[in-house]
Amino acid sequence: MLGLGAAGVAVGAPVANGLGSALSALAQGGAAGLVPGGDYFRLYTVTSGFPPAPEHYRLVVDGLVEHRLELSVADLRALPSVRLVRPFQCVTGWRVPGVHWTGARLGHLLDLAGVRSPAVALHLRSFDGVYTESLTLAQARLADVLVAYDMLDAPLTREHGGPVRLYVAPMYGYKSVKWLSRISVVDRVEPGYWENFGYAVDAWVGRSNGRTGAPIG
Ligand SMILES: Nc1nc2c(c(=O)[nH]1)N[C@H]1C(S)=C(S)[C@@H](COP(=O)(O)O)O[C@H]1N2
Ligand SMILES: [Mo]
Repeated sequence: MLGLGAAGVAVGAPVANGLGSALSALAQGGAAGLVPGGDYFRLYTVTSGFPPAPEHYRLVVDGLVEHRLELSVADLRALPSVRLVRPFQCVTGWRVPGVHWTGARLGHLLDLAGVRSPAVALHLRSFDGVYTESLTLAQARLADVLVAYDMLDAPLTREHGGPVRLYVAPMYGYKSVKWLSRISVVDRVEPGYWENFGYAVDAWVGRSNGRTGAPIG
């Protein structure tokens, strides 16, 4: 069974160069993304590649809601936007400081949809068809949990989960679902993809070691 550290890894954009591309990382020898402690993103996917955006992308908000939402990227951009500059930290140890994120607050989407009883959590899906995640409603409503469409001050790239991904600032990177397609309001916490392999459901950076139960991978 593969642990998180053995997930698909590719060389990401070096943040020290701002919008520096994977090209410059490759120019440094191709393994720049694997330097221990280096400020590089590792580009993760649990499928065989990075799924292309559907031609008519829509983010669906459904489940225990008053109004089902289907939002295009333009719809999301028209909502009040929040810009954060925060670190991104994977539970496997790599960390990228000072990443610029822009998006709508997840809590704002929930307000628009209108959450109904007996809702307690969200089940989040990716259009890669495999990756899932969970958040309690209280976690989802935190001010630094975004449905992000810009990263590093440019539209999210396909590799980083474009056109839309989640950014859960206070939690480890595995909560930040890439290629976000659907947010379902549900009546119980359903553990997400990595959580089914033993990673913590409440993935607070610094307050969780990222894992529950026996070591995996
Ligand atoms: N759909 C999807 N989302 C995902 C993942 C993934 O494999 N698939 N990996 C997660 C993990 S473990 C991390 S650390 C971050 C990595 O984000 P990045 O690929 O933009 O660096 O995405 C998270 N979201
Ligand atoms: Mo991660």
